[in-house]
Amino acid sequence: MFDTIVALATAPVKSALAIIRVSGDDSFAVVSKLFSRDLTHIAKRQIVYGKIRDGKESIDEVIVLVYVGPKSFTGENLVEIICHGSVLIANQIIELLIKQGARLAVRGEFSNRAYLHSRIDLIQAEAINDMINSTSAEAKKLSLMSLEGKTSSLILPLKEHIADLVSLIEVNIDYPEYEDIEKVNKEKIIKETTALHSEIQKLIAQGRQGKIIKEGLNVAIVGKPNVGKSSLLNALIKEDKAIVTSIAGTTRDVVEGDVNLKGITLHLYDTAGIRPSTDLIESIGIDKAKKTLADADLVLLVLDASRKLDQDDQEMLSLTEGKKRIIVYNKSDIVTKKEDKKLYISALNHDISRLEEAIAKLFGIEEESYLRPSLNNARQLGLLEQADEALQNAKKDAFAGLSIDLVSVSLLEAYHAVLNLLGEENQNDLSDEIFSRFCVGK
Ligand SMILES: Nc1nc2c(ncn2[C@@H]2O[C@H](COP(=O)(O)OP(=O)(O)OP(=O)(O)O)[C@@H](O)[C@H]2O)c(=O)[nH]1
Ligand SMILES: [Mg+2]
Repeated sequence: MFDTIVALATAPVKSALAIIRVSGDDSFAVVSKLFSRDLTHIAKRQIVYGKIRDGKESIDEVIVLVYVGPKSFTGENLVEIICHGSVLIANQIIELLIKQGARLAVRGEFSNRAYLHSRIDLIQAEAINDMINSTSAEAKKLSLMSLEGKTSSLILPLKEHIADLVSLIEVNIDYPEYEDIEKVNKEKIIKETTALHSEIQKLIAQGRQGKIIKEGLNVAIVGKPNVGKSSLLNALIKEDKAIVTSIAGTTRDVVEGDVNLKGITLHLYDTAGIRPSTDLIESIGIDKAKKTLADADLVLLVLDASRKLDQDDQEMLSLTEGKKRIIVYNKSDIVTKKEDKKLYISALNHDISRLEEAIAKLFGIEEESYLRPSLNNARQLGLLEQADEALQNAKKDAFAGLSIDLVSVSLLEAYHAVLNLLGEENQNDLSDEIFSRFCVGK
């Protein structure tokens, strides 16, 4: 029995119309108590016009969309009341519904109901939230693909592959007398887990790419003072945002700016020039610069191409060594001799296209990848890693000559991590899987 939940589905602001959603086994009866028409006998999806009333008092003229479960978003009886878009009216109707036995839904509860009634899997539920929160057209496209089930179907071959192997092992253990079943040995397990490892690695790589499309990249612009960091920020965002002067030590605070590069959002952070300093304010700025550098997904290390590298530049080279970085030689407009391998730009002249191309290349950003579904949030990537680790353990155990029932412990762990991805963990019994594959025990 699912109780009746109610919530405003549109934003609580003045607008032409507002939508109130009501879902649950009794939702038709609850709405009928304040609606001028009886919805309890409706047998298929319908649009009904009528009045919402509080006793004798008329509250609003509304259109009611009636969805009969399980053919509804939540999978249960669902009503959408379209009323006039005054916050007062919407709240009044919600209060009346609560009086008649409905309960205010908690965040995400309608999607949760859809999940509980198997209308959507966990990945699709996450996609609904992602879609609402997406800040770029590309991120929205990606979420929509997940909502349509394209991301979930990415996992199905993996799930099948692991289940095949586990089932085969279980049958080998439980029914050793069966002759028409393939015998599992060490070589078979090593071969299959190696193949599974590369399948998962491919999914992880796609997921990381998807994460970048969805969330963007944090890019720190660093270097010693006066090399043109702030000029580069301004050139990238095409706006005079950061102060630029010829005085070394101009920037103190971190200056932020966003720019879209081939559909990917770059969150740029211009920082104070890093050098030894005894000035209190400058030192605080330098500490902030170092922190920004440490947190960045990508570091743009700016060097002044018109001057010889000095001790401060060397320090910057070693400070950024462990990070994903691009070394840019700025002020190319006043340099005559250039070296082939170096990336030259002129922030002053907005001549930075080579840098933009280098960033896109480094992260494999190409238009086609926006159209590829992927498992890209922390939960999904974490479970993929977990499955991979378990498979690696199974492979190690097989290699060490452990018996197949011991190897299957790790394989089962991998299988459950994959089920968890879809949120099927509690709904899927492996024995069903096994018996659906073999006619054992018929
Ligand atoms: N010729 C030339 N000058 C540039 C270029 N980029 C920056 N400059 C000049 O270099 C000086 C310093 O530029 P900024 O952008 O303030 O340098 P910064 O690295 O942010 O300096 P701090 O904030 O002090 O660390 C200014 O006089 C700029 O006009 C360039 O591409 N070519
Ligand atoms: Mg600056």
